[in-house]
Amino acid sequence: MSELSAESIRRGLKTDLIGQSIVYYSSLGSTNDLIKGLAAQGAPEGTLVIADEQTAGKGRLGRKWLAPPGTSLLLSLLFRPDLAPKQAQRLTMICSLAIADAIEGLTGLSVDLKWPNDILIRGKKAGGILTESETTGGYLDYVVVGMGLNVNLAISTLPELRGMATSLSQELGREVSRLELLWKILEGIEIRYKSLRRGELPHEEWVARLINLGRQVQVTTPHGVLMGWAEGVDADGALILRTPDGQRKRILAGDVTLRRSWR
Ligand code: BT5
Repeated sequence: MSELSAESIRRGLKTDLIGQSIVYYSSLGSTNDLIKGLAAQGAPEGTLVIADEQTAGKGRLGRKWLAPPGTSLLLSLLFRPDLAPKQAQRLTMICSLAIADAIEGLTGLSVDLKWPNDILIRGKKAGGILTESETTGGYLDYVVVGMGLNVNLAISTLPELRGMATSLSQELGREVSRLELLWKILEGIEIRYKSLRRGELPHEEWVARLINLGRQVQVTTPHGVLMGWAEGVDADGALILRTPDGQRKRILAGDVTLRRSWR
């Protein structure tokens, strides 16, 4: 099916900011790590790093992102937004919304989002986002949004993910063009990023797509496990958790995992 390359991506891309600079690798360690190096050397906003294979694909908290070569979309985008460091999660919001729209528009599948960074189809994880930012003197230098999406992936080839993960091909029973999906995603991100720059917040639309609010949840933080009611998410993407003793806690996305808790 669709071969990825800088040329093939450029051919059908209708953007004027996102993906104007494209760096493609057939194999590399991690697109996030590579783009952070480029960012430090002054790469422009909108730079896209994309690969067919990652040998050290990263999830959050030192976890791994798995993807057999050529099966997935594995990409990172560089943003240099005029935002405070605590607002960096807004980039995660616009990218996950653009991914959801692109999948729905291209395939008709219905997509849910799970706080803080999962893309779900029929309750199973089809993609994940890893946002990393660099700050200097209290200002955001840059934000990197890494996106991994299971496109033409037979989950049976990754036994460790069985039962919890899915892919577009698995759901549809046919393969999907990675190029067409990528074009739609990048175009959607550009539209949403321009709105964000005009001051329009993605928060309400993002919250409307989250499936894990208004439920009992279990949050694993570096300091222990918290149980509570997932009340909402604030404009910066922090989860508002009401604990059984009535306290409201604000939990930042970076360092937690979240599970449905069974009463
Ligand atoms: C994430 O982390 O979901 C963020 C994943 C971001 C991956 C992209 S790929 C391009 C860019 N470059 C990188 O190096 N990373 C980004 P987290 O919420 O921590 O979830 C990780 C967990 O998801 C793992 O521990 C597995 O349980 C599971 N997992 C790993 N690979 C998966 C896959 N292909 N599909 C579904 N689940 C997966």
